[in-house]
Amino acid sequence: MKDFFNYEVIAECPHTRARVARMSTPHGIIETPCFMPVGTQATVKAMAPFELEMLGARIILSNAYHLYLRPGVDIIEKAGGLHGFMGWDRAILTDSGGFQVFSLASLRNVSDDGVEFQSHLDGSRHFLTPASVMAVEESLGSDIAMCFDECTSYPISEEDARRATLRTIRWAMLCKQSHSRPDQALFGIIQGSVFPELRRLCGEALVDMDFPGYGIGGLAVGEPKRMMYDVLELMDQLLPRSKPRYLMGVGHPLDMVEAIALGVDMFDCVLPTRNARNGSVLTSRGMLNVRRQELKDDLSPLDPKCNCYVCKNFSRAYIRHLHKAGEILASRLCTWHNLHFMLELAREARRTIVDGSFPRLLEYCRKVFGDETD
Ligand code: PRF
Ligand code: ZN
Repeated sequence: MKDFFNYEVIAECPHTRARVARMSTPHGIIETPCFMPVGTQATVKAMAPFELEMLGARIILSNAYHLYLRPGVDIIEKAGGLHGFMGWDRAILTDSGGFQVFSLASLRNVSDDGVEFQSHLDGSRHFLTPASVMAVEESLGSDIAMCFDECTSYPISEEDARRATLRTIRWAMLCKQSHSRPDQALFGIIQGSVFPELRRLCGEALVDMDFPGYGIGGLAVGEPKRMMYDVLELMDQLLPRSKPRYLMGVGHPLDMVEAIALGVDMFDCVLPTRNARNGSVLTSRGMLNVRRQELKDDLSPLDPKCNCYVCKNFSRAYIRHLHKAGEILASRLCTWHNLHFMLELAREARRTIVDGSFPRLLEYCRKVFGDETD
């Protein structure tokens, strides 16, 4: 494993807990903090892999739950794994389904052994266990696999959260025992909802198991922002600084930068790509919806401060027209711009952590995006 996966901190912010690191995987080196575009169905919606490369994405996220249900792992394995199947040569992280099975599937029956559920696609019955999820992720051949966990919703009683946390700890141990691919790094996932005692319990147990990296799960599920930041502060105290931390499912620009300040390295979120398809774009002055009437005669770019291909070549009025006319290019251009925005924000974070001006980036994001969250 040590030869295939490595994480090395190369700079620390003198003012916050933020750091810049170099993470090596079998499919290339990723500088962190990083944003991972979401490719749930083995595609980042509306973008071809060569376009993601042009945008500078080094790692994308995909999903064991979805790919196991459709098209099934056999065909993906035959294609040489997920990299070969989807034509993407850079790094891939796969989520285990610990979130999807609890948010999408129906008729769930959770026991200490695993989860029985009905597919949200065709109602077929399945039983996933820590060992079977490891087999799926190994067949997919991702560079980083996530443990099978039980993601809790919010609000939740401490008693229910404790049950899910203890199960997540047990499953992490079982995942580690059955995981065998030396060229795939297995990350543990810390649960515990908003309860410090449970977070500590789970964090300490998983640190003892010595994973090469840690997902922080069960956050951004509806809890107040302050609670999420409190949990992240606790995680920073608990987790070794020598290993990567991944805040799962978080990627609002402000949340990302706040979490970077608290020592988080990796992020993923469907919002930049999903919002793009609804015509909602991220700009240096906040969110903008291209459907707005005032943009009808606006020949300026989506974001005058943006250097992306879309902002260099197309106007708001044109993209508004495409969107209104139901043209698929509207989705593609807005997705391109939004992914550029998130990848550029992560690059800015890395640059400013190194040169000492990261707190200014944080202040700027609070000013521009502060009233959009919560
Ligand atoms: N667990 C897993 N995937 C996730 C989450 C989790 O808790 C979240 C929570 N925000 C997003 N994706 N396995
Ligand atoms: Zn742009």
